[in-house]
Amino acid sequence: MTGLGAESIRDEGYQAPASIDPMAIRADFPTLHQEVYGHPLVYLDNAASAQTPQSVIDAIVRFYQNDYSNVHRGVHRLSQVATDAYEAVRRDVKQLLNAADEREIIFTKGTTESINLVASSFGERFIGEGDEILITAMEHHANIVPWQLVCERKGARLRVVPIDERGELLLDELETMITPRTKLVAVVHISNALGTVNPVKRIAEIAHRRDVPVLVDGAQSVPHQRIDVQELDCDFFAFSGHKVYGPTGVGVLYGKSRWLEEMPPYQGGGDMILKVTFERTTFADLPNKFEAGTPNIAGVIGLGAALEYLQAIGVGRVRAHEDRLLSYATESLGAVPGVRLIGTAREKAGVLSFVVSGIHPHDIGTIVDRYGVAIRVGHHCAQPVMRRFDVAATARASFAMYNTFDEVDVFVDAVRKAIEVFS
Ligand code: 7TS
Repeated sequence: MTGLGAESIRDEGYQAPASIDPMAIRADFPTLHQEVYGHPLVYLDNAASAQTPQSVIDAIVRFYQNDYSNVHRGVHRLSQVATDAYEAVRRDVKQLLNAADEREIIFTKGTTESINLVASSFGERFIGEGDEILITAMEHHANIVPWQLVCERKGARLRVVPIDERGELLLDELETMITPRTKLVAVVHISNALGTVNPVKRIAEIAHRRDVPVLVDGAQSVPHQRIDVQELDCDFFAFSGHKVYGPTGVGVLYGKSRWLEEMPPYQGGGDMILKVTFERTTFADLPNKFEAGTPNIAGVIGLGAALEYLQAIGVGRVRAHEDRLLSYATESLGAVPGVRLIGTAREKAGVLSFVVSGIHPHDIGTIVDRYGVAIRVGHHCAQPVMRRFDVAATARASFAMYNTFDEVDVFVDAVRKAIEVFS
């Protein structure tokens, strides 16, 4: 990825065998075809939410127009159709993640709820006074706060593996910080604030040598790389629909059945029971035990369409394209005087965080927006990362399969103009 001059990267174009044609892909995304303040929209906030292709929108509309009904409850035709469609997506997700069993796939609201489910339920069963949970210094708040809540409840301790100046995890530290009291290692796969890709397979090997399970926050990895939970050998894996070109309000928790079977329910209600009396309730088997109440059926169906779309393009080709964009943008933006890149890990994906000396990121974001460029500014729900790099906030561009080199040029030009305005 690195080592190529901006021009040479550009000259190579998109046509290399491993690459994709973003212009063709853009035709599938209706939201991309609009102007913002008289400029074509350049959408570079994909790490927050990626846009949805028409096929996802169609799948959701089709469901509401033709097949709408509740799942798992009716003998009537529509309920069966809805249930079949919902359960088909569970099989799709099993295949996407290469899980051993579809009972290991739980539908949730998103990554945040997936992690809260594990924190609450695994925490209830397996974490006690004096125990430790190990996270890293580059976690999203969704992989910090749920563990703090468990620690508070159980009298356990949260420990944090440090990162270096590049934003790479100190693996040796991780190894020494696992003690006989460690009950779980929870680590982000790809950092949303830095773009660092963590070696989660290696981390799982280290943790498993001490019989410690590993949770992977895959919110940023599923859109950018092939995931094989059996090869990674992680115990839990969480991701969100809206970052993989799907709808909001839906996500996935994968868990090894050996853990999920022993964990108590997260929420009580309909769909998760076998038998209820006022004296005693017995619970349904996996996965229903963890899916209380009417789920986000339309969201799950939309997620299925999104995964189908991503797989048809090929996530490996998407990643190759995004790596080229990232490399080009890194060189281009890095050459702008006053710009400091935050997060320069050797293994990076999708995200370019930066600050400009003397200018607040919010001002950068506001000015580039006037040129139609949507980037994110702030702490990216990773305040400890900001503190680690001694900045209050960063500006962040994040890439998706439909972004182009021309858009990178527009973005870098807009940043230059913002700097001119404030200097
Ligand atoms: N983990 C990571 C690594 C994330 O990037 C995010 C969302 C979450 C967890 C939470 O996901 P949710 O779908 O449950 O909200 N990240 C971002 C972001 O970078 N900008 O907006 C949301």
